[in-house]
Amino acid sequence: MQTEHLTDSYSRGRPIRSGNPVTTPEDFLFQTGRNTAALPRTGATLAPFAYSGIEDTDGGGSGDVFMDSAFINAVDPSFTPHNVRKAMFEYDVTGYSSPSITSATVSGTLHVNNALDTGVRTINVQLYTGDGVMTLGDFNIASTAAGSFSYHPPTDSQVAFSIDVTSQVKSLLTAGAQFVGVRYAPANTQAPSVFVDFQQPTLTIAVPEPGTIALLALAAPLVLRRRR
Ligand SMILES: [Ca+2]
Ligand SMILES: [Ca+2]
Repeated sequence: MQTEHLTDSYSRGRPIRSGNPVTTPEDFLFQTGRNTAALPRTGATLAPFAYSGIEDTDGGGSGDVFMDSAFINAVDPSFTPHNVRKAMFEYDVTGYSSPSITSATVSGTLHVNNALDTGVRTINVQLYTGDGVMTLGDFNIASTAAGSFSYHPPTDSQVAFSIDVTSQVKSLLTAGAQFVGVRYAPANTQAPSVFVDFQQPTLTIAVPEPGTIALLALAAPLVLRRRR
């Protein structure tokens, strides 16, 4: 499998940094000048094209400000303001189609940012139609649930996760999405966790290798012959 993780070329995988709400001219060129010549794409582990943490400062349910880092937390609803932060990442899936992929997996490691014991922290993973640009609307844009993971600081300082998102990604591709958005939302009251800039979650997409298909086609008649 080809790995596109954290490349800095202008083909794919150059993240728009967390906390930068406006795409720079370079990033805009990158987005409009994406290399779609070598399609359809082979299987790959994708780094996010764009990502950010967004905060709902007043607990009203909508995103208000971009965060310097991709934080996740939720203040107890009895406190005012009922501050909530989510982290979201968008992956460029141009060149993939629903029938062409065999699996899609979101993987990553979430780190504790404030080790206060607020109980088990559960984080929901939600998939949405991305556009390669982080906007405050990504905070509560319509999404599909794709599972969750948990950890319990201060005993745990981090949690690694891997979540099957094959059906969700296939649905997004069928609908014509060019970017897959993955949002991490706090499922309960919890102190802050963070996705660090040098270790962003990835989206791994598998497609049948052309060589494997050819080998299987060749192998089938041989097996039959041997049985005679
Ligand atoms: Ca708000
Ligand atoms: Ca977006």
